[in-house]
Amino acid sequence: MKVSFRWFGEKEDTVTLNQIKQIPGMDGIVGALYDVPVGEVWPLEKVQQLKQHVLNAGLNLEVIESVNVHEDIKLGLSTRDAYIQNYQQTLRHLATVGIKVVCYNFMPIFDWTRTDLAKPLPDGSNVLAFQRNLIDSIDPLQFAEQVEHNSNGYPLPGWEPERMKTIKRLFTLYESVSEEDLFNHLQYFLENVIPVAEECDIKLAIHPDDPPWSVFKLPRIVTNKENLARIVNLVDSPYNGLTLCSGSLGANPNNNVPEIFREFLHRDRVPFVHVRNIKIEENGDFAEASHRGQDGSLDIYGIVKALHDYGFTGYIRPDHGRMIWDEKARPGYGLYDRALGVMYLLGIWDCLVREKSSAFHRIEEKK
Ligand SMILES: [Mn+2]
Repeated sequence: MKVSFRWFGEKEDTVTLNQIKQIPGMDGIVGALYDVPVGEVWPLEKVQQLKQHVLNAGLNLEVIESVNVHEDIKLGLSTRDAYIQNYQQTLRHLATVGIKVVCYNFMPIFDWTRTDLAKPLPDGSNVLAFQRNLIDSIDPLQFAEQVEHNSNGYPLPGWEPERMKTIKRLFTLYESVSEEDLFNHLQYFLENVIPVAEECDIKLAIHPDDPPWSVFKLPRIVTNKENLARIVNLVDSPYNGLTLCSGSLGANPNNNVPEIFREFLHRDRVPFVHVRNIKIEENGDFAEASHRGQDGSLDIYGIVKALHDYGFTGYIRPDHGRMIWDEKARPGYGLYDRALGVMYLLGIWDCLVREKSSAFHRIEEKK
């Protein structure tokens, strides 16, 4: 597996490429262009500049997260074709610099949703957290404003201010969109984009909805094993893949995360993996946790074991981290705890590799 680290660019990230480079086992950056409005073509020159900049720091750039999907595509509006053409063109530009995976999501209006961007933990760190009753009682517009004010001054991915302005109109448009419609709109998108992805040798990897259930009565479909299976079958191609995200899927205790990993690793539909741990309360609230298995509710060992058992050669990144050691950074995306997360994942991975090779030697000796 190739270990990677999400980076928001020179101007938008407190973490530097040199710092990332010093994390043991680090292969490359998961990047994006953040100044191109959703739906427009990513200019070739800017894509080339980003690639060169990352290469100059001694890191690779083979994964993009995300090329966001324009709302008109998710809504199935007649204007979607122009945005789909732009998406295709962006893929072609990304292919010229050797991008291998493009992550995207299909969540209406909002990207990942949390009610607290800095919930204190007993150890003095703070984390992103989700409280169910708060989401149920708050007006979505008010909620969007709160997010903007509590993000340490960094626009959160998917929560960019210019998008927030159009929220009201979007809510009205989504009133008539069912989950079944959303599946159909995703199918239309994939049928048009996957052939280009195949030509470009870029695997598309849809990210699960976070949390994996409907918020603000909006339809959500990337939520569980059955729906993921339906999505990979919408277009039967290895280029129609998944970003398996442990923390997103795991927020629903009915999702058996290691089992979901095994299912889609087996089908060879997992080009990209996000790993983080979360602690789920009995009432369904959850808070993010350190990567260590004992600190949360997810079987992180079981997840890494699944990757190892299937000889995973794709890309993995620590997803979010706690804010520790007085770091000031974009919520969820500090340097320190994500670096600790990498070491935990690699620690498990290296043990599994070592164990396998010594088991092999034992068998050889017996012969
Ligand atoms: Mn994720």
